[in-house]
Amino acid sequence: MQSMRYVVGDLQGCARELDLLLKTIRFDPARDELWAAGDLVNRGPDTVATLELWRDVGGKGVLGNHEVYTLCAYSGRWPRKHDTVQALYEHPEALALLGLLRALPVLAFLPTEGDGPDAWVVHGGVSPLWTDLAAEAKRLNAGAHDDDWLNSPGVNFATRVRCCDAEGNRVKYADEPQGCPQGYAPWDALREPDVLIVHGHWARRGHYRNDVALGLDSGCVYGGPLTAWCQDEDRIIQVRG
Ligand SMILES: [Mn+2]
Repeated sequence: MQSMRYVVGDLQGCARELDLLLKTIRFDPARDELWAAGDLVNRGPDTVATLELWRDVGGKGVLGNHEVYTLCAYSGRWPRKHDTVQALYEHPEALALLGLLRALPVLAFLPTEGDGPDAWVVHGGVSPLWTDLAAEAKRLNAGAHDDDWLNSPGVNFATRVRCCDAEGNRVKYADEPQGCPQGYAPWDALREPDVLIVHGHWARRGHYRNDVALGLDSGCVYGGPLTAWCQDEDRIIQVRG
């Protein structure tokens, strides 16, 4: 069988749905590749089992805002809020599991020889000012260390944006895309179609695809389906827990 690369939307500790997805697609770690579009952790019921399952199948991924929170709250750089990561913090392998999150890139290029398009993957989105994504990726990924994240406008943008303006200023907003505050638009609406950008982070928008972007966060942790994209066959798989 041909090897397949999958990108899965926000897991947020939904280990049961991840397990169901892997079974549904008959995922073979020796042959296939799993990418998480960020926010593997927190909010949901089982962050540790999610991370272990993802790790055990050789999972890759990009940094989400909940990874940044989980790492920075652990190290005391961010005040602890209501979260569901205590079991991770207390786990005997906590440092190793957190280390996997700390090593995640912010923006990654996924070239393919399959039938689908090449793609970039990022948790939130990319700025209209970022015309050379390879250069941005080099810059963002080199700076990916939790000492620096909270002070990095680029990392904050890539992991948090939903609506922004043409100058790349973000606005705090989490509702449907058509309701972006005046003067702001969904980040993908401010970019010309180029290489497909695959992202998560926008549960209220759900799964969508246009000429610029493919959204994979369908709110699994809120009772929606878990959505994955098979790049090599250019198709969407959804499972419900
Ligand atoms: Mn997020």
